[in-house]
Amino acid sequence: MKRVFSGVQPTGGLTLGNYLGAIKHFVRLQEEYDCFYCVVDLHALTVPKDPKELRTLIVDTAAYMMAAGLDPEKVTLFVQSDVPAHSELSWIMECTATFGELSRMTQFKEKSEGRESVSGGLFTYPALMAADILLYDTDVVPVGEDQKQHVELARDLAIRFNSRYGDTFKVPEPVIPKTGARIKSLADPSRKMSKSDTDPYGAIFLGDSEDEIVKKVRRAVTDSGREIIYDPDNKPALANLLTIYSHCADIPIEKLEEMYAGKGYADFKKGLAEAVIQCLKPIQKRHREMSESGYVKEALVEGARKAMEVSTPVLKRAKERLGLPNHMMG
Ligand code: AQP
Repeated sequence: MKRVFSGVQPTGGLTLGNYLGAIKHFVRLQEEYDCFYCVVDLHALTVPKDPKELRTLIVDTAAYMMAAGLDPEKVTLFVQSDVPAHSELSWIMECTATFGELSRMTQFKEKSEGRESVSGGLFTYPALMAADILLYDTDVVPVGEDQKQHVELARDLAIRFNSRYGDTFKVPEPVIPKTGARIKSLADPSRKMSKSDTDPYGAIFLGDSEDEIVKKVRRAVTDSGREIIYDPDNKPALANLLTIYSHCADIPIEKLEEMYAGKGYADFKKGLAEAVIQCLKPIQKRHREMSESGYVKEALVEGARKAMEVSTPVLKRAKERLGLPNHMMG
């Protein structure tokens, strides 16, 4: 079985974008691949966080991933900071990457723009991400378009390390799901839907109540004209809403256009809100059951154990190649 690695940051409640763009796809992959899915809490430290809130978000992110269909019997689901090899290989990757390479990362440019103070971690974040991926001899990394540049850097670092020190790391491939890859903010379709969006009407969260969903969909921006048609260039807001509807209800966009021909935005938004509510209902129910049972923490302990089993020999191999002693690694 080929191996998959992907991570989700516990930087806020998971959004419909995280679900439709990534987690739904992760669930499909668990049937065909040996999957390692990680709650990347060290990545969340690049911007200061309230420790109490972070602690809750880490477990809650894992709980939603499981509630959305990831089965810990089939996948290795774990928390990054439970496996110290990530931090250790990250330093090695920082020493393999160049300052120029890290400076070219568009996400760093976007996330640091306008901030008074930027942590060193925000700059070296892609080196940690490379370590995450390379530690598991990963074949495939399913990510959104925005993360492709980071996976390409991980490939370059693996190739560079292998050519300097001998064959050590498997060179991974990024895979971007063809559909549903990018869900936009309901308040501004030029931005992606994000956990940390400060606009209270920009994102639908997996934990939103029915009332909140109805309210957010009702307030979602639309384009001029009354027709319900998919035209991302001229009607980007509506195209985003159609994409969400289509993915939540599993109805092709052309069929939705037919269903709403001659009807206005009010009817369309009513249908859309209902589709989102029905899509999230079973996830919310499983999330409640799981959170009450204590099963999530048990699964994370077992996940970390399996992750360590696979990552320790890879880290050991890298340290040996570098001439580091490995005295404590057996
Ligand atoms: N709007 C989106 N549409 C489709 N996919 C998305 N992803 C994120 N937002 C969308 C994908 O979800 C996975 C997990 O994301 P992440 O937590 O690692 O980081 P992110 O991409 O930075 O997600 P957010 O929600 O935008 O978080 P913040 O606000 O903290 O930056 C990834 O595979 C991502 O592509």
